[in-house]
Amino acid sequence: MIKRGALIVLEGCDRSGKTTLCQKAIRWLQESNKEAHLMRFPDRSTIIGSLINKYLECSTELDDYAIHLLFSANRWELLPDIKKLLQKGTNVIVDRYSYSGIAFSAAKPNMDLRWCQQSDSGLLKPDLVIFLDIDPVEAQTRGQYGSERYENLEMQKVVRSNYLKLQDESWKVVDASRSMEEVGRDVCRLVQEALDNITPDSALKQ
Ligand code: DGP
Ligand code: NA
Ligand code: NA
Repeated sequence: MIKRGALIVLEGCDRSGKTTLCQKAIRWLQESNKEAHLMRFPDRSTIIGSLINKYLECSTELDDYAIHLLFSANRWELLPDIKKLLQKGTNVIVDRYSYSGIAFSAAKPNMDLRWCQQSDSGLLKPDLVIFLDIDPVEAQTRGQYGSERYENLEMQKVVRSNYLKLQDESWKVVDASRSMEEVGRDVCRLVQEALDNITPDSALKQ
């Protein structure tokens, strides 16, 4: 029986180093001769993703609830791909997942965290969530935020406090204020542990 792949998610506020660390983790897995595939959410390449992209670039306005459901739909539309990869033994590293969906949407004053969780219920549960934790004030010293929606200090502070409410047994909080080398070492070690914890009879988690 072939061992399924591990589903590993990296989460964090904007400028936490997440994207660079996802690439580090993938490279490290591939160099260790492990099958690995990188995905990111939102995936802007689909039709739903193109609407999300317009919203993030502020070239279109959408109701808060409507855009929340589009972000969620973007994860649902790619779920079959993720399942296929995992089932054939490929490890999948994901740059943002449902936790972003909840933490960002619920940072809007009119939106309730519990309500925001509902639309992602039933997606696969990750084997490991690495939360790259950095104080948004410190993150901002790494360079100006871009011009996309949500890239401002007030929003990021609320997003971080929402993230911390979402921690469960699959989470590992990593201090992302350290150098990329140090953080990268921790990330690769956690990824290795997650792979070691998968056995030939590990089922996908819902
Ligand atoms: P990125 O491409 O990783 O920079 O993400 C784009 C932005 O969208 C970032 O500020 C985080 C935010 N985001 C990611 N996923 C979701 C989601 O599901 N819902 C909401 N509201 N925002 C999200
Ligand atoms: Na961003
Ligand atoms: Na809220």
